[in-house]
Amino acid sequence: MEILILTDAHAGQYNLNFWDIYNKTEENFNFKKVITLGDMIDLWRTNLDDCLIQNEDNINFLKKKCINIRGNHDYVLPEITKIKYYDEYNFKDFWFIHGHQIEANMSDLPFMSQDDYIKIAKRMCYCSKPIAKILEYLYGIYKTGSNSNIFRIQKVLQLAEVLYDNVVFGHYHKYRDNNNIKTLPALCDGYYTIWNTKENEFKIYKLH
Ligand SMILES: [Mn+2]
Repeated sequence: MEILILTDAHAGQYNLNFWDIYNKTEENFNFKKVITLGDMIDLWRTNLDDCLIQNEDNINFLKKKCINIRGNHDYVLPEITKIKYYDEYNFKDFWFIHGHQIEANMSDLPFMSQDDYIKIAKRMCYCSKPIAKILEYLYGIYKTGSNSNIFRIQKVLQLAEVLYDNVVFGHYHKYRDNNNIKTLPALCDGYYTIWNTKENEFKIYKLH
C-alpha cells in the first residue's frame, strides 16, 4: 500500500493548491490514504479570517482526503473548522507527530513547559499579522538562545531519538531517515513523501 504524506505546506504564507498537488502526485501513484503532519495552513503569518477565506479549497481538501495531525502554525484549526485533527497518529508501527513537541522538551528551554508552548502557539494563530510578526521575532530569539540553528536541529534530532521509537515528523523542513526516526521535508519547499507500507520505505519526491 502506498500512502501520500504531506507536511508543512504553510498555505496562506505561500500560495498553494492542495488539490492540484494531489492530482499531480496521483498520476504516478495509487494512494489509499493521505496523511498530513501539520502546519498545512499557516495561521501565524496571516490574518485568521483572511487566511480561512483564501484557503477554503485547501481546508476542504484536508477535510475530505486526509488524516490530519495539527502543527504549531495551525494549532487552532480543530476549534474553528470541522476538520478532525489528531495530536499524534499511529499506523502500522509508526507514530506520526508534527514535531513541535520535541522543541518543548529541549533542555535549553527550562522555563517553557509543553503547556506554555501550546499557549504561545494558540495566541500566534489568533492574533493579527503585525502583532504575530513581532511575537514570532521575539519567539525566534527566545527559541534559538545561544545555539545556532544547525546545532539546534542536530540537538532536536538527538532528542527525538531518545524520546521516540518509529516516529515520523515534519516541522523542521528537513529530511533525515535513520530507520526509527524520519523527518520529512516541507511541501512549501516542493517536497512530498510516499510511504510504501509493504516495503516500509519512505521516499522523497520533488514536485514539478
Ligand atoms: Mn511547525
